[in-house]
Amino acid sequence: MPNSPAAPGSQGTVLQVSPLLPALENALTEQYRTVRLPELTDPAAYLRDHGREVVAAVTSARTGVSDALMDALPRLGAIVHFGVGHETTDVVRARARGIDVSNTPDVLTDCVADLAVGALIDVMRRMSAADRYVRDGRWGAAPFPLADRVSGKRVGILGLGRIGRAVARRLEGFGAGIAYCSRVPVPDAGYRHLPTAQALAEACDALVVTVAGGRGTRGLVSEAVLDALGPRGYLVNVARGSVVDEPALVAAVGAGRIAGAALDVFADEPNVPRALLDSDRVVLLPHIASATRETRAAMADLALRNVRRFMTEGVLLTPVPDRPAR
Ligand code: 8YV
Repeated sequence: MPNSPAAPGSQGTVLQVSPLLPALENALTEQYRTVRLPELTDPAAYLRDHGREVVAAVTSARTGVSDALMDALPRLGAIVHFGVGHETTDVVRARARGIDVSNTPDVLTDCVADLAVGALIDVMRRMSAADRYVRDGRWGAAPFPLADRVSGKRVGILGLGRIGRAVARRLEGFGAGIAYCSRVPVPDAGYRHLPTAQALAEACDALVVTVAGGRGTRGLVSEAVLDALGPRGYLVNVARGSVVDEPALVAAVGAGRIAGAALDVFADEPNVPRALLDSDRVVLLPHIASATRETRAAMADLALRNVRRFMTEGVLLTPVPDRPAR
């Protein structure tokens, strides 16, 4: 049972842990006694003197709540994430302390899947590279090199959660042969299940990574997986940079051991390895899969509804599952 909010009339403080969508920041400030941690000149002093007043923390998927911050908030009862990922917070540790944790599932699924498919088409048809080609005035000198067909290709989905399934559904429209890898086969998925990432990579032309981040999936797309994908194979990552062994990816792209990669996430955002910036074989995006006006507004609304539910009833609306599922 999560820690209850403070008694009515002495509601307790909501701590905003990281920068959030301005509309969400404003709503929190208007509706609750909210303290914005990033704006404090001396956050350590605040936590020492007022940490006991905080009953709920609102944070981004990227920032989470660190163990040290959790320890500084003895009455914390809820951690509300703006985003579906929550690997930046130790959920087991939080729950052991009676702190419940929520995220914003479902509302971002379509936009993340749209972007994954767009990125796949971009890297296979070399659209961004072709755009640079036209802008650089190279069109007149020689025709743009031929690219690879998307329709009818074999696509492997690494992690068949909500987002993976939405990607698969979209690719059915392209006549793709879909296979997937997940911890256990998904009942009624209707696609071929492969037991390992390497087996999946061997069986596909493009590997789309949609699995949750965190310790359990770190480095899952290893050098061996990239080699199994092979020199005609493409990688798309809309999950977390940590899932891919980034140095191995840089080496594989550089040596032409894979055909290309479309990446929305990186190991150390916003830093992108120089070799990737210099490569025409990769599509590089600044972690924008959920970044549409509509989806970010829906994420903000869901995060706010979680805070409201906790502050009024002591429970969260969309608590995270015990095992991560994107
Ligand atoms: C956002 C994300 O970039 O939901 C996630 O896990 O990575 C993205 O939707 C993130 O939530 C912003 O903090």
